[in-house]
Amino acid sequence: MAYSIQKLHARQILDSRGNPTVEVDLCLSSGAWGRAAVPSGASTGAYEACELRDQDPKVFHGKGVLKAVSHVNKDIFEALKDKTFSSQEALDNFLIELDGTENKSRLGANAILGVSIAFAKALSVENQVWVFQLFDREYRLPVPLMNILNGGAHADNNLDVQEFMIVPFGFMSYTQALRAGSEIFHQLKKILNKKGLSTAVGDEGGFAPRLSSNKEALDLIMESIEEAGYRPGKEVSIALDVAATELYHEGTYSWEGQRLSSKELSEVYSSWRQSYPIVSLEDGFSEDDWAAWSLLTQKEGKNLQLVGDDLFVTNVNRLKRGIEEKAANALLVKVNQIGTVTETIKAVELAQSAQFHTVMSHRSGETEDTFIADLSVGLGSEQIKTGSLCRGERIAKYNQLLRIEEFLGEKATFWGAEALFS
Ligand code: 2PG
Ligand code: MG
Repeated sequence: MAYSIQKLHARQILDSRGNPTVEVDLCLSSGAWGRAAVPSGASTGAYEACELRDQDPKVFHGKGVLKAVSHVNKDIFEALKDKTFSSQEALDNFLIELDGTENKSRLGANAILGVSIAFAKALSVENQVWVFQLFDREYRLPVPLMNILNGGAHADNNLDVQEFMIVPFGFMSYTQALRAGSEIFHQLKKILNKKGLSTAVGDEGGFAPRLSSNKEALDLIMESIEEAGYRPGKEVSIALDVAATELYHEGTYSWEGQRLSSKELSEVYSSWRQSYPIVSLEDGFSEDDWAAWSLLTQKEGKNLQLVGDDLFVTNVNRLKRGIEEKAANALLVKVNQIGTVTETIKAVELAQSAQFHTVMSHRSGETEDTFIADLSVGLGSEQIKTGSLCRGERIAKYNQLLRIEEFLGEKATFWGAEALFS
């Protein structure tokens, strides 16, 4: 098949934090069309592809994306309008070449990604399949990592750890896992209320109370799992995203008012593992602290998932190094860290070939776009993290997974425990 793009139109819309982002409509010559909206992070890694912002402090506090919008509407459309593309990869390679920089800083990764995802969606319409069916894999529903307590750069409380997530894995279906997540989330709300703690939520919909320590957050989560009637460690475990790059400064980590070395921080993690059913630790160290990553993976990696987010930035080059140095055993996958669908697929495939788990991920700044839900099923990611059990932009992804499970019917299987312990 050869596809040509007849219309391409980008606009500036707002994301879930009320900041501008890029939305792209793309129409193939057949009339099939797709729409994509681009997410945006707060705790971004230094090695991510470039998110192009207008930098005019008088407009949207410098965060406008009209340059990226115009790159889609003018530069990209002009360059591709008389061409045909045989596949997603052909289009993405064309966009990468057109940009010509290492990190997509000329056209903007936000401009390029909008076109790339909109093309994927148009292909699904053209071929009359769901987006996840564009990929020829065994389809399984991922285990959700649900961020029910927020700290770090996503909330203005005092918690160092950015995300305290529950992992409902011990269920027969995604639908049951989602129900457990929702019940635990509401149980936590009751507990916080009873203790006179705030139930206001952070950027990803998790509660953001002021607590005395990171450990107190873990205790609250354990209490809510149990009181909701679930068995911690058997049905529902805990995952953390420390987002430690944010805590790192000149060789040490700021932690509960002190400065800890990598070794001391590593000891904190190991001691938590004794008392809590923590199955996954993301960005436990900074994006440059490779040695600490490798040491912890050696020590705990058999029973603990160590997920590289800022460390790998969905980039095959950084992931290759991670595989060689055994710096982690799982990849966090964020489409906008790398900027095209094809490069995202390559990163996932490389991870899978090295027996790394993959966790499909949203950004803290999201939209109602549900592409990543389909992508997680399509690419065979064992897990997805897409926020808490409230806020429409998070729930949109969870609901899309419900639809996919319903559509697959009898054939639907849930990754369950295998997602973590295989
Ligand atoms: C992360 C993400 C998503 P952000 O660190 O994993 O939860 O946050 O989008 O702010 O980088
Ligand atoms: Mg992270």
